[in-house]
Amino acid sequence: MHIHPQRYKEVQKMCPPDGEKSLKDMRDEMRFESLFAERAKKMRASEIRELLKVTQQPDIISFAGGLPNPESFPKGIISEIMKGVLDSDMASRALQYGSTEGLPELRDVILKRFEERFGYKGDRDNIIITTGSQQGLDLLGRIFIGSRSHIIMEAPTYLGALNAFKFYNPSIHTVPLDENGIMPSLLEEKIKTLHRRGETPKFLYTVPNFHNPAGVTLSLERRRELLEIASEYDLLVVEDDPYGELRYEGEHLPPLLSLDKEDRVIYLGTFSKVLSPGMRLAWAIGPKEVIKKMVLAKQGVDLCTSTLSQVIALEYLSGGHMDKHIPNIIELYRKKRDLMLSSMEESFPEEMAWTRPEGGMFIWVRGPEGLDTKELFPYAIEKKVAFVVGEAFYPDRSVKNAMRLNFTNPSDEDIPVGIKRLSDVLEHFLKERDLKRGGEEELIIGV
Ligand code: PMP
Ligand code: G9A
Repeated sequence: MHIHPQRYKEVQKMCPPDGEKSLKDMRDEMRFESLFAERAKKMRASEIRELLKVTQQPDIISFAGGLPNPESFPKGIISEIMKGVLDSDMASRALQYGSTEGLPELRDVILKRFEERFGYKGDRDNIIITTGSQQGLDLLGRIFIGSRSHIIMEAPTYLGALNAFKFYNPSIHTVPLDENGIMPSLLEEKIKTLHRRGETPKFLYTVPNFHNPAGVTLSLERRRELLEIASEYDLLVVEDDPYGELRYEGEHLPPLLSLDKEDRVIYLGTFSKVLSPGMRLAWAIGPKEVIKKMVLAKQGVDLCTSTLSQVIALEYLSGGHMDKHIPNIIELYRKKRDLMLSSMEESFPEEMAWTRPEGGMFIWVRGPEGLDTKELFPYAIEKKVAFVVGEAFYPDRSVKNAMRLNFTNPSDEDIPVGIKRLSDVLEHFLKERDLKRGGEEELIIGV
């Protein structure tokens, strides 16, 4: 497989995160370097956010960004609601500042939906509306993480959480996943090791449903086990659940929040994947003391979440539109998942293995030892197909032979074409480097 060296350089520049810098970039960087705070100096661009720039080129088929499909946006209803709101006496409220906690009525309908679906009982002081769950993650970092703090995350984990938490400079410890989610025995071992060193983790961060990036779901049995361990070691759990509603087969599982009897779970939910990420609207439910602190932290960040978005979401939810529309999204995405899985089955080299998600937006792919997907990436871009390099999802970047594929954003037509392109690139790459799978024991997920 060959790309002309000059062309390779050009393509590599498009590859996040460490494309070559121009002299001007470096000069500009030095100009402000002495002024930036230490924590700002350590900030790195998110590989996914950087990739979005590359993959917006129209001829590239992107399986990279975790974007919803625009077809899933209920444009007509939003337009009607918006017009109705602006023509009514709600208009002044929708265009005014709101409380930092969020619109009380919106908090009520979210809680009511949670109670109906999972039996969770909480009141308005248990919930805060945030500007995306991404803000929820940052607020948790602000209130819990100091520079000598320890936190536990999954390996692999959501890149946006990793970046949000890293800003506060914690020591990050990881626990691997398998096809049933985080492995409880290894979690317990990790906590014990930390305790022996006199260290107490601030929290465990987990994505139990249709994991980003791994696509796996924490089984019911493990949910219970995890909470038993959390109880035994007095551990807080951050449950990040943007994909829970997007289940394409099987039964919905109760969130940790509703199984917990000890007020030790902080649940993050979002409208991004079931309504629109552009509205930047999400929520956190948890112990009152934690929510109170999140409110204080948020006051210094953005005062309040967009009231316009909140009023629209309130009308959308209370008018029953959400429950009516989610099945349409599920149907749209189930087909895309199946298309991607069957295309992979058809053409991916036999050395590759991958997860089969029951919902959500991602498939996790693992190749043989020796495959470095970061090296592969420029070749894929040359063939006009993109993915996210797996090492980005590990705090220590230790796993080199994995990649994440998104199946919700590409069109039905592009999925088989993009998968065939990726298969060809992989086929050539593996053959050229004489890479073979070691055996059945190789992990698809985990470390
Ligand atoms: N958590 C996870 C696991 C995610 O995948 C995402 C978005 N891809 C977010 C949080 C952030 O979502 P938002 O800020 O749009 O609510
Ligand atoms: O950064 C974004 O646009 C959200 C997507 C997250 C992801 O791809 O995991």
